[in-house]
Amino acid sequence: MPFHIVDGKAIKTGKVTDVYFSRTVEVLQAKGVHKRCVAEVTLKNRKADWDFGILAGVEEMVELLDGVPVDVKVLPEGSVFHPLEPVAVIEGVYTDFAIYETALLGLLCQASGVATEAARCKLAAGDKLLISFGARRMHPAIAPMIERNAFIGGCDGVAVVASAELIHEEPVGTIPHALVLMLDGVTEATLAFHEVIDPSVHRVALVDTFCDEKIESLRAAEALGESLWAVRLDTPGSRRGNLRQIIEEVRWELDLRGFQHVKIFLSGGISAEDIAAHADVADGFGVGTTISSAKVIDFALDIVEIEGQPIAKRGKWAGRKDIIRCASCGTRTVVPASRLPEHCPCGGPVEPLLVDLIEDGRPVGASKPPQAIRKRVLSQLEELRKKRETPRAGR
Ligand code: PCP
Repeated sequence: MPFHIVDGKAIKTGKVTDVYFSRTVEVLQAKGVHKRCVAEVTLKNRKADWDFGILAGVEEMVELLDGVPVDVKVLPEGSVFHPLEPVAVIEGVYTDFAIYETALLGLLCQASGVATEAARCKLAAGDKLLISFGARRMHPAIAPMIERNAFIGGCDGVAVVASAELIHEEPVGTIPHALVLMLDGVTEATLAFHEVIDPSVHRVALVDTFCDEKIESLRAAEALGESLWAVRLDTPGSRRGNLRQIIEEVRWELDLRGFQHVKIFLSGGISAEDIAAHADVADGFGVGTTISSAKVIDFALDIVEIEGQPIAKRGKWAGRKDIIRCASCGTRTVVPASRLPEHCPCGGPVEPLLVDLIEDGRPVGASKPPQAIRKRVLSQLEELRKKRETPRAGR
């Protein structure tokens, strides 16, 4: 029995489409209606319950639309975007691209949701390590997509081998409870790992299988000494109590015995809020479901112009738009693309943010390696962090 998935060819040939799109094309073709239009990807619900998102999935969108006779402008992959901003603008004969709406939105909505949640976790983690652990909660066919976007959103590493290959990184992992159970203790498991696994791999002991985290941490530290890189606390909910105090106790006991070099890693149902609450006492976080099953960003694709005339359904603003950013005060504004202002009200010069991605079906501009996209995301997050910490005048 094959897996219940489609291959790239089925996606590219428009088979993954809501049937009403293919029926719409059938009707318009029968009626000889081949109007050119402009359609924009923006948030469906403006009252987003967050103040920023990270746009991702753009590289796969290029793959989808390569060869389709459309022009596409986008915010570059890894861009911070805000509610109301059009993240992508598609122009072409509607019947040429209508059937791709389902796949196009699917590629952007899920990837952006994962990248945005990873960014929220990374904002909370600051310079502490953040590793994506969540592939096992999602369909394996999309594990590489999920972890690529967790990485560009800010994760420092990914756990799945196939995901790491996609982004040209080494996979990152510790040890599962199964190893501790199979070898009947954390000391035996940690020593065996140290004996067998390539020395370049960090030695991380999982210290919550049979007994108290501090006892198992000391056992692992006494067994491996300088070779132990970290201990991982995956404390089950039934034993959690005050996780912060458990971490502080483990830290105290390790330091007391000269194991200051051993880092403390947290995992197990970790959220961005948990990271924020423990980033000062923990050295790293393994995050699974929070990132891998992140809420999708509910983008919608809406027609805003037909044959050059502005038109939109109720609730959407008509006319092709662009996003401009002031080079001096940083203010971003959505403006009609036909009326780009020269300057910001503050007097600073403005620059349009949407860039050409596809011209008449041909991809333009080279795609960037995930590491470069991630670096840009991190610098935008730094700007966001500073903005959040700067009290607004008059408040
Ligand atoms: C896995 C791992 C982390 C979990 C997944 C991260 O747990 O140990 O705790 O995913 P989450 O953020 O969704 O919880 P298990 O599979 O229970 O444990 P094991 O390490 O033994 O595989």
